[in-house]
Amino acid sequence: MIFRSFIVAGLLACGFVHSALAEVNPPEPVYPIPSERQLAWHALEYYGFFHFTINTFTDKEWGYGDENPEEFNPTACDPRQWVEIAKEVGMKAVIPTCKHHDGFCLWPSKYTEHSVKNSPYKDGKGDIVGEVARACHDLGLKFGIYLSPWDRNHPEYGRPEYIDYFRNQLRELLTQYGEVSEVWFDGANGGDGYYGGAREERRIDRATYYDWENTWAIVRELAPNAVLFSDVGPDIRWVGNEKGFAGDPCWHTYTPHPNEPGGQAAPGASNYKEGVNGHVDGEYWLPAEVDVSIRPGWFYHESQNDQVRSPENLMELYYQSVGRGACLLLNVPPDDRGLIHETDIAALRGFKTLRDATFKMDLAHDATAKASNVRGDVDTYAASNVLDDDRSTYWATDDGVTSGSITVDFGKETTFDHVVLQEYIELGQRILRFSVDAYSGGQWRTIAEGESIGWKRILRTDPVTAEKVRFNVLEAKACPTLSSLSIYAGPDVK
Ligand code: FUL
Repeated sequence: MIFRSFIVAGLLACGFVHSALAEVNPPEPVYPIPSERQLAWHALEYYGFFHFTINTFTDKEWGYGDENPEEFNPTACDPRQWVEIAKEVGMKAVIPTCKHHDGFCLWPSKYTEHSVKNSPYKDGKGDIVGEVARACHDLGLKFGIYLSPWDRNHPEYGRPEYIDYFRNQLRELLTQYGEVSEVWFDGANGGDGYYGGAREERRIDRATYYDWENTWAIVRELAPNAVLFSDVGPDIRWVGNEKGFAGDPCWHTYTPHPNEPGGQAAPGASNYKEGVNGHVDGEYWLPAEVDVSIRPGWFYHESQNDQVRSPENLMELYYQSVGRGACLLLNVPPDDRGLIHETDIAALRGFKTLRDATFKMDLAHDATAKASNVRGDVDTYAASNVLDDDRSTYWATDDGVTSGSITVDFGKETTFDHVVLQEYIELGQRILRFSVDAYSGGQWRTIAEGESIGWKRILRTDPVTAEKVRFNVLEAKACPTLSSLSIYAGPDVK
């Protein structure tokens, strides 16, 4: 192989082979790199959470576990409506809370009586999880599951028997409802609860109790394409806050650390605040998911109907999550009728209108692009690859060239206020520092700077009118890649 490259290089130098025809190896990956399932997850960008359980009817956030299933009584429940709305507003997946901390199951699990089967809903014949899953599969959305590890209803919680129960439920959910794309394990676990009538405090060792390695293995076996979420991954990490923002920078790479010296990092026992930025030299590919609610609470409360986030606020969350390379998991809790509330629908639609208005037309699409260096001087890695609609083509430089630039020429003065960048992350997150310049009136000036790019970086600028834009890689771990550069004029730019 080395010998062949040597000959090709020699022929190139002598001008015997036209550069565009020569075969040049792609850059070596910079590890860690994403798995196939992680790559599919990155592409989702925006998806929905549905918090729904007896809490919806008792006006609580955390049920104690002693609730009567009779209280679960939605009068007009329509899980298909939830999924239809999600699809309409651009979400690519949804995750219902199949069982929250109170232990009530939205599906008729054969391992407990504490479920929909003993509720008035469809006279005990209902299965909310099944209805959501079916709607997802019909409408082409991915379907994920939230299964709370903590169970304040179960008599054996805190003892080994509960782990069998928990795993049996996981198996039910992974085998009865078709393809599952994400499994969400909450870090909140252990504490006081009903526990079959004991009404006591039960502390667990969060690092060992759930034997996570073997619990995760069930997901790998039954849903090999599903990503596993928790404070520590293993596929995607909690961003470390529930306020709706990733850090700047936000690295896809991360090393989960324990929350106390000498401890073991585990869901609910990690130094989760590090998740907001990640680690530039993190050991694992563990990108951030930003989970946040459209309302102050995770569950529906009538008293919060006037506190639903506005479209503008949701747009801010989008910039602070998707715009920093994370995915946005937006909770929209169905109300006590079992429907997404009108106010929430209006906010979601307004948010979609704002996104569409902003990212309607890529002003760089018909521009030309030139790079300071092109790998092997071949078209395969040319700068023009960043302007096409194909994310699998990318610009790359020669080995050892860890800085460089791409100049995009509009051919005329163009006004914009957004620049969107994407690395070719299949080869790792390589760029460490970059800037963007604009050329007008015969001069270049810097309009944006940053560190992390990864799957996606959305840069907002003041309105700029320029003939050319230059993207500069200032520092990279190895020769950089860029698969996409697009430029937009948001609604504020006339
Ligand atoms: C937290 C839970 O305690 C909240 O109730 C909610 O489910 C949120 C998404 O995760 O840890």
